[in-house]
Amino acid sequence: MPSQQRTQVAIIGAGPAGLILSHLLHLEGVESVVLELRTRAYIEDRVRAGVLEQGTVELLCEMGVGDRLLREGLIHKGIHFRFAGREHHFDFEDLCGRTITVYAQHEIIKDLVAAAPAPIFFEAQDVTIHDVATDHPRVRYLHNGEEHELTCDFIAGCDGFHGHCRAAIPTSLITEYDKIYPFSWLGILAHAVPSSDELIYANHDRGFALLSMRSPEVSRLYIQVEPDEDLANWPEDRIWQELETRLGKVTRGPIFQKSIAAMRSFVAEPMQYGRLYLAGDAAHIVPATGAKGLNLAAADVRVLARGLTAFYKSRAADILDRYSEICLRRCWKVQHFSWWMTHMLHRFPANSPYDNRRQLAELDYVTSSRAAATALAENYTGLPFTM
Ligand code: FAS
Ligand code: PHB
Repeated sequence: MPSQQRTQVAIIGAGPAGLILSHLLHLEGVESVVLELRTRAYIEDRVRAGVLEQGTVELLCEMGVGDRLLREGLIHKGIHFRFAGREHHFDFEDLCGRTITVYAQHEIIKDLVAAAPAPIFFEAQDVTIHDVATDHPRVRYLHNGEEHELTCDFIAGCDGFHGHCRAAIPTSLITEYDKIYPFSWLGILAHAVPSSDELIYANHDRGFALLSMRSPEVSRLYIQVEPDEDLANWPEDRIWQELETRLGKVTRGPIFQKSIAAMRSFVAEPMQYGRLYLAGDAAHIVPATGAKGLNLAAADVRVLARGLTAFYKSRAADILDRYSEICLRRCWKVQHFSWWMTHMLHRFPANSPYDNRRQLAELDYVTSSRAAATALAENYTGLPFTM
């Protein structure tokens, strides 16, 4: 017989979505339990995103977990585009009065886990969810070899793209929109002083490249590679040569992490079914070109926390009823922006010489028209949070 537990909101997954949700609920007096498949060390070391919208920074500060972010995060007032051998600057502060902050996703995870107000069960195995179409959903899982059953009022599926929660929505009721790009990103972390004070996005004949960073001593760099590229084909020297070719001068240093990430756009509709609510990568994926993944996850759980709080405070269900509609409105705008950035900055194998010339004209327009640059700045720094 599994040991019985009870909570108000069962949260599956301790990524940015799950941990931010648990914290926001606690601030409103709503109980939750977080179940995470991996160990604490694993999620605190997992290298992922690095750019925060101004709204995400403000949210983390309002939640009281922004001290280290404000101390160690790098505030950037713009980004650079590089194409046809020349660089162009987007001055976000001038264009839309907002900034971005460079602070690694796994540092945010460390801050959130350290400040976690609700229990997090790491290494929760075989998590299964039940009765989500009733008012008393249940979650079963194994922990330290023991079977547990958690009864709750709501389940938040924050278990990422490869998680199981999305599969709990009957296939007859869910629509999945999917687009896979014909390239991947080879990403590195290096003990190398970043050779630019702000990010550089490069469109080059040989493909896309991105210069980003994690600190004044650590560079984060990406190059566009074949979709099924093998890391073994990329010794350090070849990586640096390719980066220098596409980005111009970059400071070299010892590479201490390298990985390949696929590029995909994905949306599942609806994002809710009964008492199950999906948030973050469990419901949608964007190509990293727009630096939106983590920020969109934070926006989803902001809506969900408001809906759940209203339910517990006054049994008001209107926000929960419209959760999917509210989140998908923002999600599709972010999907468009991420698709647009990806199309503007990568070399598509199927592109004709005409397509490549047209692409350069689009880059010329967006970097020379104040109207177009403002649209990019507004999207990149983060669209206002609306309900
Ligand atoms: P997450 O995937 O972060 O978290 C889901 C959590 O659920 C994980 O901890 C997982 O272990 C857990 N889980 C899964 N199945 C479970 C189960 N059955 N039971 C319990 N727990 C379970 N975005 C950018 O903006 N810039 C980037 O450079 C960038 N790089 C990325 C690189 C990679 C390889 C990936 C996958 C994503 C990257 N992203 C990037 C996007 C990324 O930031 C995501 O959008 C963000 O992590 C989404 O957060 P969550 O929705 O919380 O999902
Ligand atoms: C990163 O710093 O990891 C990063 C920055 C911008 C992107 C994607 C990733 O568009």
